[in-house]
Amino acid sequence: MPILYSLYFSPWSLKARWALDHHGIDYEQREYMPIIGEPFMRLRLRKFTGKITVPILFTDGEPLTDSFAIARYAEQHGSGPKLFLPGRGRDIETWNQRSETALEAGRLLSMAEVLEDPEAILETVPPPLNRLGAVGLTLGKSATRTFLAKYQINAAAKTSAMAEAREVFEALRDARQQATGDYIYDEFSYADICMVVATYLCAPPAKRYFPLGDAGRRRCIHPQLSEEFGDLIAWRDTILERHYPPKL
Ligand SMILES: N[C@@H](CCC(=O)N[C@@H](CS)C(=O)NCC(=O)O)C(=O)O
Repeated sequence: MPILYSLYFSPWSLKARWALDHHGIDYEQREYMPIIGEPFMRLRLRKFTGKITVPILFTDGEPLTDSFAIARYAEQHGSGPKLFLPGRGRDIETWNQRSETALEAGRLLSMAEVLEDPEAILETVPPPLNRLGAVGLTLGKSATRTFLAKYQINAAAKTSAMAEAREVFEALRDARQQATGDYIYDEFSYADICMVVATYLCAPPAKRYFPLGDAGRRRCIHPQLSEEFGDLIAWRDTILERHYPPKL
């Protein structure tokens, strides 16, 4: 059975799980532990340089190390309605790219000043370490610094991240205005999944869709974006209500 390493609170992991579940793929889910789990993952992937990120799906073939590759695998090996609509492959790839841009911008906006927020840092420390008081916080800060360096996150880049997120959401608004129904294309597709999830780190949905702790969640709320793109947030909530979790 395929094994999926993912992070329960990560939108990238959610994209992969949504596609796998939509297609009824049976897989074993394992929670990845950032930083601490990295050496094991490097060994398992035989990848000794470059970034390690999840989701990662181990199958009988080559490991799949990107949510988009996992979604394609689900399409090929699973059942249920297609998510990659015929003739829309290239367009869906573009939506996935936009989703990556918005998620990376959202990660930067929500994490840029996280070192000043001990409560949010402690939420990232796994038990039992998070019960060690000052020691837990020091470990959390050190892991957070490594994470910030890995993704080059700093407060100076906030303005450009905000502009990048806006550009993506404007493209989605244009597509919504041209659409005749509730979806980006005629039917529900991976483009919708990408763009629903793209909003998570800029304007998080209800907790049942995004199980982040209260402090982490607070850091993802950017009122400028949720006010400016309220129409898209409402659209996102409609699609979630209808399609998540997927009804098999
Ligand atoms: N393009 C990749 C991006 C995945 C990604 O950025 N994952 C982050 C989510 S925060 C991750 O694994 N973080 C844990 C770490 O860097 O240790 C995909 O779509 O799978």
